[in-house]
Amino acid sequence: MTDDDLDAAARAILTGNDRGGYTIPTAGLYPFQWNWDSAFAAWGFSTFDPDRAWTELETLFSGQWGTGMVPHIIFHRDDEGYFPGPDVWRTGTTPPSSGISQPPVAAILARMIHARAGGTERLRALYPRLLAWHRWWRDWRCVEGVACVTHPWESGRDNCPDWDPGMANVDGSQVGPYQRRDTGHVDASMRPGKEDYDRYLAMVQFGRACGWDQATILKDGPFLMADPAITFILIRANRDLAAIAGELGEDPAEPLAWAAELEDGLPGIWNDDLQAYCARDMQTGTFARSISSGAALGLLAGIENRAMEEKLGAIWDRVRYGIPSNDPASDSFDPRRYWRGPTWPVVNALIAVGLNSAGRTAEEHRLREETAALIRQGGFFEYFDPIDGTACGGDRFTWTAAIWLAWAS
Ligand code: 9WN
Repeated sequence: MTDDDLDAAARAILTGNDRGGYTIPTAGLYPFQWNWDSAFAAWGFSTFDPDRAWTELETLFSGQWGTGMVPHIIFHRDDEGYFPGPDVWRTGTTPPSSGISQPPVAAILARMIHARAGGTERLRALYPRLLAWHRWWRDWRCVEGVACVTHPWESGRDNCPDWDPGMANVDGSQVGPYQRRDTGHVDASMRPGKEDYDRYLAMVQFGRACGWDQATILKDGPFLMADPAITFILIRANRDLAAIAGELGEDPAEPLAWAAELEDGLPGIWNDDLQAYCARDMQTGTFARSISSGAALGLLAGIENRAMEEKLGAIWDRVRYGIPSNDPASDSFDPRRYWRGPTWPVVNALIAVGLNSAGRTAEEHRLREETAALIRQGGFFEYFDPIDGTACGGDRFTWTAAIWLAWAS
């Protein structure tokens, strides 16, 4: 296939996964609207259908809670193909949704969509919603100055070793019987294990039992970990939101202050032993034991740190394709098991956005070429083995198609 053929195929994936105002990540495995997937879908649409790009974001924010939270899944229509569905989450919202959020990339992508394709009035209408969501992150997820997650699914990097310390303290033994659906769609050896799922469900059951009361979840919930990726994403997203505010004639003071607070909190996730920013269990103080691509997202936020960069450079050099989700030198590295080693085009794209902003064109070029090679060889899969390039997970994947169109091609 030529790159022109791939462009056409990528557009066909986006339009094929369009369910009318929102895009599913991939048919079968993920049949609903996912939060950060949708923001990337919008970026992809902006290359050929700007109106549809803004609609994607508008539909996402139609699921925003009164608290400002934008849920990680919006269940616009029933589908038996995914577990856990709305009957398990029981959030009582309209439209039905999950009870946790996902990485707040929407402001970053909305700014780039606006720069590429215009749509000032659509952006103006979204602005207060973006601001309310960022405020929710500040009020309900920032602890000791850094952004935390209350569930690994909230991080978007489900079974990453980042979450091992917190997961160890979650009791999954009492969740009762349930039927997973994911392992019927893709290779089970590449998915999170049963013990992971038991714990994921225990966290959902806790949230449901307290009516998704955030104060209770933060104080007494089974899991609370600082997430370097979301901390860095939120620093960048708040700065981008401030820039959007400037363009719209709004006051940028709040998002700028939130970005500065997060930057001040960064020493709290600096792991001296690893010489890197790391996930940290806020209940026990324990750091994760290996360096993940969450740390590499410091580049998205423009956080410069020489020791950290040396580590990241070495990690990148240990693989052939892109930034791996976990350090190959770590004993927890598994090149095909979801977030325990594979490279994710979508994370590479975010890192590249930061490299581009910093004028680091040689590294951005390398990252783009390595990511594009994976797609040219393997197609629009969900993620890839970073050593031999094997395509993994779901096929015809929306965000992989989107980043091909908006960045990698
Ligand atoms: C749980 C949809 C989502 C992505 C996440 C990815 C995976 C879900 C799952 O799929 O998570 O939210 O069931 O594994 O980890 O980043 O948004 O593509």
